[in-house]
Amino acid sequence: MENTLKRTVAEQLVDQLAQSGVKNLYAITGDSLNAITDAIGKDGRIRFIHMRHEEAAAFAASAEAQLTGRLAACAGSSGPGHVHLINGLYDANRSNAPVLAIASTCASDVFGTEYFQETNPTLLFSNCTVYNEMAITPAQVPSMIHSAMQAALSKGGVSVVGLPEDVNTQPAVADDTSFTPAYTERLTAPSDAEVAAAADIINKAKTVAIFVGYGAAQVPEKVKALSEKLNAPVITTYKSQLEFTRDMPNYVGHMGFLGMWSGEDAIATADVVLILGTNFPYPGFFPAEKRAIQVDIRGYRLGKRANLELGICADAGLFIDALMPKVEANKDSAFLNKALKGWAEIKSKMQEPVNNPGHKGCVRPEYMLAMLDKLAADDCVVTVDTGMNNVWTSHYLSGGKNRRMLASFAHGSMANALPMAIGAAVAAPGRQVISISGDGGLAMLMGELLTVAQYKLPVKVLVADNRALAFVKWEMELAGYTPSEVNLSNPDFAAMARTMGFQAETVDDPADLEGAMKRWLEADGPALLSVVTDTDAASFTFNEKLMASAKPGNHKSNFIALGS
Ligand SMILES: Cc1ncc(C[n+]2csc(CCOP(=O)(O)OP(=O)(O)O)c2C)c(N)n1
Ligand SMILES: [Mg+2]
Repeated sequence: MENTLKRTVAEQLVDQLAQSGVKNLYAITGDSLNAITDAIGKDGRIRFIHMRHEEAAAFAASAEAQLTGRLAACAGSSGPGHVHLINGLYDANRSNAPVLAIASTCASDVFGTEYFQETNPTLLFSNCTVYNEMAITPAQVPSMIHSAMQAALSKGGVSVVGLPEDVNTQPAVADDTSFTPAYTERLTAPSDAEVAAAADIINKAKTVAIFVGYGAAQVPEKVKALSEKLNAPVITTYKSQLEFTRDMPNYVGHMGFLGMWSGEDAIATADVVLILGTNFPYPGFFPAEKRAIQVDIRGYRLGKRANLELGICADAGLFIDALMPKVEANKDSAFLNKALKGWAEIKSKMQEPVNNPGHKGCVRPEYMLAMLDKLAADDCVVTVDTGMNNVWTSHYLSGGKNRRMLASFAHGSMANALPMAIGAAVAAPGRQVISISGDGGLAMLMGELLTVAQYKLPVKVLVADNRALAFVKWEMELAGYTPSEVNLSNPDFAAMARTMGFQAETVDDPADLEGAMKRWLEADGPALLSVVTDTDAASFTFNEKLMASAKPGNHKSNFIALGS
């Protein structure tokens, strides 16, 4: 076929991505990717964000996609370059983030010869993608890239396209660049019969609890109205906590290992639980015999976590719209009031470590998070590392007017916070972006501090320097092991960050925290605040069963004991 445009596949690809709304490509260039890097520079519409590790590139693209709801892109060069993407892509895929990843590879004529840096991307990425193909000829590329983008957007996940070096650099053979994805709102309505069946179950039940996840986070006001009509307590997941705690009088806590017994109890004792938009993965917290109605836009998730009486594949908002006129108002508020009483008790217990902020050399992390909650902007983006910071944010971070929290909710990877903050800062300039990093998590992808500094991104990094893999320390204790290999020997993170161009401070006295945190948040550019926190803080046992099995030893005073 004639190349009417006289351009390479790489140049055509960049044109197609730009026309499809891709704004940034997070990547590290090299070898087979160089043609694409060169084309991006010449084209000028896409910003190449040069990361220090491809795993971080995938986390950053994922954060951009999750914040904007639009397609985001990352890339890795041959072999190790794209192999490094994989952990971030797993996280993106499990977060339903629409991400396109370009895995450039060695030339196709050496495939299968153990060539230098040879990998098979289709095999490599098979378990973390919704679309995963390898281009072999230039003619395929535009339609393949289109299919990849559309799959990422429509299925909600990662698409990987393998692009061999020789394909990238050949002349493009198709001159049609209209292969751009359609952004459709996936709003599936429930049928009348399904709504009638749900209303019938709810109207016959004495008590109903509503368990909501991120799939319903766009319509908190509808959840609120339904919960008020039914006098039903609302229980959330950690992921959807900020969106649902802003204005939800019937909120009684969130579920799971980091959750509160008030929510768990409400679910355990309700006649019927209405599950809206969550793929909450811990069946142990959800009684198997519970009568449940589940509504999820992703039909394949129905019944995955609970034995359903009724499963409906629909958008949560449309479902509530249709259900509201069909359900009778519940006049009895005793069940709701009991749950609200439990939640009020927990909230007052949660204030204890905040009112007792620790001492020099040992700042209580609860106090640190409560302070951050007080000082952070009402519309900030907070990214959270996996570990104890999940515990503190789940208990002390509130929704503000429009705050957003990103974490490795479903994949549970360490080191996600800093690269996600990079993606958030690139995607949402002007919005305050805060990375809540563990000392272990920060060290794991520490090179990304250099990315922040190089692009002068105004990311605010908060390091909880507890000198340990503290979450794992507790995991080992709770399982009856003597914790080992969990201690960390740390540098002064602030001194280190200053050499990179950050405004940075270390705080080891709770009395200094407020002033230091204000200076940190008000800094113009990159800023890091390292807080020397209590290694043994562990008030994550808001769950009675975990409390009972805990062997806290001399850390007992760190546990917040709660009655039932
Ligand atoms: C990539 C990866 N490696 C290991 C783990 C297991 N893990 C979960 S939390 C954690 C400790 C995190 O330590 P740190 O970042 O210092 O946070 P802390 O719990 O101390 O607040 C580890 C090792 C993981 N989740 N992800
Ligand atoms: Mg730590």
